[in-house]
Amino acid sequence: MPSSTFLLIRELAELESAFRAEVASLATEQEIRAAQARYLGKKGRVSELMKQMGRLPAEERPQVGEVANRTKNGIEAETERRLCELRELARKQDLERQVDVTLPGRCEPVGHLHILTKVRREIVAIFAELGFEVAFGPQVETDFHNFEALGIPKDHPARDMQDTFYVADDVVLRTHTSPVQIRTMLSKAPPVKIVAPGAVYRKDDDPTHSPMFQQIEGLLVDEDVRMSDLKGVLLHFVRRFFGRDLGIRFRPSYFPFVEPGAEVDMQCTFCGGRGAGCRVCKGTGFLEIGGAGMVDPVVLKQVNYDAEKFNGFAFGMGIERMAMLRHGINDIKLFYEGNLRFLEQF
Ligand code: 2NL
Repeated sequence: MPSSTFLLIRELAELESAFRAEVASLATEQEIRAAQARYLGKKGRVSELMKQMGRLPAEERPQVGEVANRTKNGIEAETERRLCELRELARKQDLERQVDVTLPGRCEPVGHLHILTKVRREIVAIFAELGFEVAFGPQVETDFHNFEALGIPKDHPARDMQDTFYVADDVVLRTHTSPVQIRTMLSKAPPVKIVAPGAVYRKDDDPTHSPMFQQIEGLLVDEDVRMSDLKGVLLHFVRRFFGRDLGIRFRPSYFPFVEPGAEVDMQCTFCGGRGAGCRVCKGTGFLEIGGAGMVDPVVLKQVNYDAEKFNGFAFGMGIERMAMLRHGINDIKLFYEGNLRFLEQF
């Protein structure tokens, strides 16, 4: 065997040993694969050595080629063996890791309903207990359902009062949930006993007004309905919602769709109705919670009800206002800003 052939074979053997030594000190798959590439890659050490084959006598080449193949196989096998060894080591370390089963579990943060959703559901539940059904309707309404049917014609001053968002000539964002009651009466004969909760829209924007807010309105139409029925329902509601023996009072007021109409006040939750020196009710002992009244016969005629036979009461209140009174919140914007430090309190 010429010495050049012998030298080449020895160098191949030495490369394989060098690879084994190198790989033994590497501890990640990435490093090991990189090392393999440095030996077996296109410009790797084994390939570089093979380029010298051309200088050997032709009859010696097959023998060197065979050694080169064995070297390559050896390096590949060593790569896999070392990777397997590392995987096994990681598995053992995993099993040996001490677990303290007495530690408390890790808690995942859990969300909850928005305070306005909770308050709205609570209010709806109180009226549901009294036998009111829950009705819903569109937020984009026709002029007829939002205004005309309620006895508010085009030139009526109440239109300015409500600061309406117009979508088109005869299409508005509903300014109250009354159109839901109109739709219900148009689709069903009396008696009617419903509440209509939901979002309403008005061009208002200050600490106590938001351009979008939520309202709940109630409507009861039957024979011989009295204003005392209305007062009894609202008194029950206030006592149930605030969980206290608070009183209510009606102050004469005007809403275009009721006659007579009243502002509804409840005794101040802060001073319990004493008034004197109270900042919350400004010394009056009462807080306004909404409006109410006996349904104007004009409205009943608009929905083809027999206004001689049937009459009814209706009321409306703001969900945000109820939530603010219940939780002592003074800025309506807090409900919509998405500040978790505020929202997580409830
Ligand atoms: C308020 C005042 C009120 C009504 C709403 C009503 C609905 C129909 C017929 C008659 Cl379909 N009335 N709703 C009546 C009086 C007052 O709401 O201050 N809301 C926040």
